[in-house]
Amino acid sequence: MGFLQDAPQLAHPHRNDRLLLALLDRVFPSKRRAALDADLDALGDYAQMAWERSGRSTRRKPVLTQWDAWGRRVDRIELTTAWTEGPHLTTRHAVLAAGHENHEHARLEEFARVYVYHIASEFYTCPLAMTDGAATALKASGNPSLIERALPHFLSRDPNHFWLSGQWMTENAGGSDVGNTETVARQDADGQWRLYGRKWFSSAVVGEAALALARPEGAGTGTAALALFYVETMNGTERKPELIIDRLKDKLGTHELPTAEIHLDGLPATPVSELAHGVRQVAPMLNVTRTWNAICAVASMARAIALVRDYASRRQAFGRTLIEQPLHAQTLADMQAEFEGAFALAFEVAYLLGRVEQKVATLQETASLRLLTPLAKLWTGKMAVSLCSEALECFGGAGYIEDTGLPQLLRDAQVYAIWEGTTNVLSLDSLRALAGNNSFAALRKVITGWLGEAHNAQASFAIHAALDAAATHMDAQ
Ligand code: MFK
Ligand code: FAD
Repeated sequence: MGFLQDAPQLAHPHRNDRLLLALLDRVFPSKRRAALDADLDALGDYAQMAWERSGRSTRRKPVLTQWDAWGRRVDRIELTTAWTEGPHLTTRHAVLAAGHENHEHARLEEFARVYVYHIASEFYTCPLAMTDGAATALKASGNPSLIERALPHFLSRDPNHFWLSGQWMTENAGGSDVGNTETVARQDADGQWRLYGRKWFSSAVVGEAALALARPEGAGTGTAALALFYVETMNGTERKPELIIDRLKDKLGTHELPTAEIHLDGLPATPVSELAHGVRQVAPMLNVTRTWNAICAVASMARAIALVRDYASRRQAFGRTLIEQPLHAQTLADMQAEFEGAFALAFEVAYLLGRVEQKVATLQETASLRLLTPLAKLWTGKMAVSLCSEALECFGGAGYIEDTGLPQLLRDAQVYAIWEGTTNVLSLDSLRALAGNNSFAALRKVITGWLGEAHNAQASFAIHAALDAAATHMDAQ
């Protein structure tokens, strides 16, 4: 046997992540660190185990069985291993619960966990994000009975008590433009609301609950006439018969995530608030899931760079390791610079979200959060795709070979730019934020504050010039 190349090894995603450790050291008082570090260590251990396991496992996709042997409709979904482990792992390490504690760093504590866990989760983080978003939207609604009913499940630290929530918005006629929603809500003679219609993408179909947009029968057309409903999907251990899973999507990536097309045939539902302005009511959920998207996009970049860096010290070409080849080292440095910018932006949003929710934020921070959330989502989504593509090239031909586990990074990254609002739709949302609440002035103050600490005069000058140009442009609007 001739030369055999060693596979890339994954460094511990918590203990070896310089950026994460620097952030935690900067922000957290030491008395908060012990519990957080223990959870991050455990999630990092899990991530290393999962990377090693992925080289041996071939099972990548969930399987839907619609009928049992005797012709009964069962719509049973068998999940991949990481998905079956998800509820125990994430409740034990309080991934969601940490984000809803009452202190201003709660969201940072949550998103540090998400960042370390995401890739190993096989996109179990997708329904976790939606569950977090549902909890946030229900809190914002102030609906006491739904809060009392659902939040103890969504934020549970007990896997037997834990529920996942979906986010049922997209339909055939309305993904970006949800104002085209065709699902109808009708009230029974006994006052029970029921939903009838088809939801075209449902990524948490194995969940126990969902927030769904629907048009109350007789309401007008357009977005403002939509209402937001809370639904539960299970009767004990059986899925409710009014929820029919038509099929699982065959996707470019996120293969382990069961994304389904579903029919609602009279599924019982409860209005979250008034029977209109459902998009306004679901907006807190959107802003939370967009933050998850940014953090998870950054986690994909971190994983790609960690593997590339390790490989560069193992692989030899032209008489030395790749990392000793100046041009390869430059490529890695460029990737690292982009990643560090993306990391800073995504975690700034998490930090601001925590401060706003705990009511300790300044007006300027509140306005910045509204603007930075769509910007962070759209920018990190695009960047994850280009960085993962570059990472594959850093492995040469091996980056193109499925059972190295590397191509999956690129396939999965493509989703960040599409779901939770495409890049252009979020660009328009950023403009809405700019127009709405003076957030450009607020952001300018934040950026000017950062520049005060910067040492690169040339970069600082360029950014000031860009801010001036943007301000002139906005004044002219
Ligand atoms: C692993 C990573 C984790 C990530 C998990 C992701 C799982 C995937 C799940 C999904 O993809 S779920 C589906 C996500 N769908 C979208 O994100 C829809 C994209 N389309 C938009 O974002 C549109 O801008 C939107 C539908 C929200 C609005 O379009 P419209 O129909 O033109 O409505 P309009 O009038 O602009 O907004 C209605 C109200 O919502 C307004 O308030 P008012 O009623 O008071 O006037 C808006 O100000 C408010 N609003 C909209 N976006 C907001 C918002 N408020 C706060 N924040 C926002 N982002
Ligand atoms: P369209 O809205 O038809 O967009 C097509 C193109 O038009 C895009 O490039 C878009 O940027 C552009 N465009 C649209 N409007 C404008 C405009 N005003 N100006 C400029 N360009 C515009 N949805 C859920 O509700 N729940 C889920 O659980 C869920 N899971 C998903 C899982 C996966 C894997 C994927 C891929 C999607 C999922 N989605 C889910 C759906 C997702 O949110 C939508 O696909 C997305 O919002 C885009 O909607 P659309 O597919 O209808 O595209």
